[in-house]
Amino acid sequence: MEMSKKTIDEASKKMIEKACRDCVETVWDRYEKQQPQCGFGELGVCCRICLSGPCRINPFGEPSKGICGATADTIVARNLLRSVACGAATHVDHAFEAVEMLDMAADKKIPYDIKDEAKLHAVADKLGIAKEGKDKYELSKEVARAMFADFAPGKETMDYLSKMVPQERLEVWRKLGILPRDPDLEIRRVMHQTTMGVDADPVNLLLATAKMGLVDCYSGLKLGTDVQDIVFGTPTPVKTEANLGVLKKDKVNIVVHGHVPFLSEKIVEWARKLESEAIAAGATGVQLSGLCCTGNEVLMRQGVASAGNYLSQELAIITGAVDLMVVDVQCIMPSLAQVAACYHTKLVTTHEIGKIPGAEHVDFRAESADEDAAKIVRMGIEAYKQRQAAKVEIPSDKAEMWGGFSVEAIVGALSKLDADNPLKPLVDNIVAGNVYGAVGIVGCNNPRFPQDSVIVPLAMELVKNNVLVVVTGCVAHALGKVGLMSPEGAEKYAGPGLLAVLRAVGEANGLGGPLPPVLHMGSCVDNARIGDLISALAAYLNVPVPALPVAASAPELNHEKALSIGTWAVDMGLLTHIGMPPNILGSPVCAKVLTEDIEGLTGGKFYVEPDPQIAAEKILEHIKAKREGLGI
Ligand code: MSK
Repeated sequence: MEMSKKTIDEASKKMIEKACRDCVETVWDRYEKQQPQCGFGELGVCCRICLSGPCRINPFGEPSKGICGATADTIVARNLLRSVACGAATHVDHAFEAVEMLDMAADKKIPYDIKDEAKLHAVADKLGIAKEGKDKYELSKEVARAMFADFAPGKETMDYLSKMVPQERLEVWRKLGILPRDPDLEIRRVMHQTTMGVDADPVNLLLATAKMGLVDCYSGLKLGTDVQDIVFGTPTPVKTEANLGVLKKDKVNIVVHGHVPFLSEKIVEWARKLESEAIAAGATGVQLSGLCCTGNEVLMRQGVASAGNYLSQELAIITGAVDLMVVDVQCIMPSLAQVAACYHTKLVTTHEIGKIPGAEHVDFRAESADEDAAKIVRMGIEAYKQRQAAKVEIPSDKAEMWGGFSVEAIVGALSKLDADNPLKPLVDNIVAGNVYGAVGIVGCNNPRFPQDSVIVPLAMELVKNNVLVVVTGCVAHALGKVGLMSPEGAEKYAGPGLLAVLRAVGEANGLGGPLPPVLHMGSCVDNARIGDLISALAAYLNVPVPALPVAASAPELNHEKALSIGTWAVDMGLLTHIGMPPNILGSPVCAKVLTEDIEGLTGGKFYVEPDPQIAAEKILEHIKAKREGLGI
């Protein structure tokens, strides 16, 4: 496989070459060994749901049905629904753990405080919980109880949905019959609905998929983000760096990877506290960096540097400079143990549902968070002593990157232009055409695409055309690495209208330069922040969400979570670009409903396009049409 098919990132290229020299297998080697991939699986027409199977449908003839009689449409729709439910389950489980943490923090049973009272009050207000006379612990307890109640049966839908979304969306979803009752019931129901001999109607299955998008956001993304803000603080703008060049030759390098910030926040704290032990071991200190979304969480709140995105996880270890990588859940390649075994790197798993043969497991518990985090940092310091200098090669590539753009931070920055009406300057500039529209670019890397090769040109093209880009997940790392998330990136890449606005906001906030043209809004769960931002814009303009000149994109989607997030974006009424189709092309009905018909129901639809230039043109056309619809 040629290098140009693996990545566009220079640091990654250097480490892929080093992997070759060090005889270390990477994700691209395994991808190549899988070729050609199964055509039935690609089309989604393989069914393994009952033991008569596996059955597969021939899209060009016979067999046209499974042994039970299920058609390609049924099989594809069932498979898709299971994938989206799985994506939703990850976020719901993450959020549920976060609520448990909040509950224990309220009882002062764990070494975490309630850092953000303003956010706590904002959430309490939304949930209709009286604040008067309650300290932050009492109020947190009540808020946690209200959150737990969403997991119990008995309501038409979850409070975290009905009290948080624009009324217009609520009505659309109610009419479609896709309001979820409670997340656990709905996920259980999907498993029942998709088992052999229950639902054979592809349209009914697709409506259940749309419902899962709502479960994903309102029992997962939004719940998780809000609780994490309450406990750890709502992010504010922070400057850091991105790419493998953030690793330091003379320091103990500890990399956090996964999705949940409860462990990684403690690792940050203990890495700082144990600097002297690192120095005693011969290093000049501890260098922390992050991968994927745990990386984003500590970048957003603590300014921890980004080592890279999904496809860089093995490459970080291949530098030979990572002394310890500590992981929690999601997006962690099992191969990390094999790669770590080729170097001195200690790989540590920490979650009871996320163990990897060959890794050392530390059973991280909230109650013993300080002891566990200190132990892990000390394991890194010990591993540093075993580092093999001859194997160390850190690419020099890195770029300045800004993070921390929560909705509160964006509104705060805009309030320096208009304290009474902070959204007005943004909306005025959208109306004037200086800001042509806004696009949320989110999601993963996927070895089917050269790393970052769709993400970067798409974002560049949009920014050049005065579109404000907001990002989360692995897209953030990709765009940070090329300098699109720095003030300099605004001067270099932003169209003139957008640049003028970014300069005005930057100067009003005393930054001495423009805001970055791409705003980092956080991790995958923080896609809820993008939902909050567009809901606020729709409310300000008093229009439905689908009327806004905005779009969503997951150019290099990989995980089932990207499918559940994308489904929610379509539920919200957004044009949702994806760089490749999920495994649905074996069903003409599913493909048509998801890319055409659903627009008549929610206002949103999926749009599939691997070419970033063509995708940018289509998104710009879409924004133009929405602007015309608003008469601007
Ligand atoms: S980490 S889900 S590869 S964005 Fe959230 Fe990156 Fe996708 Fe994982």
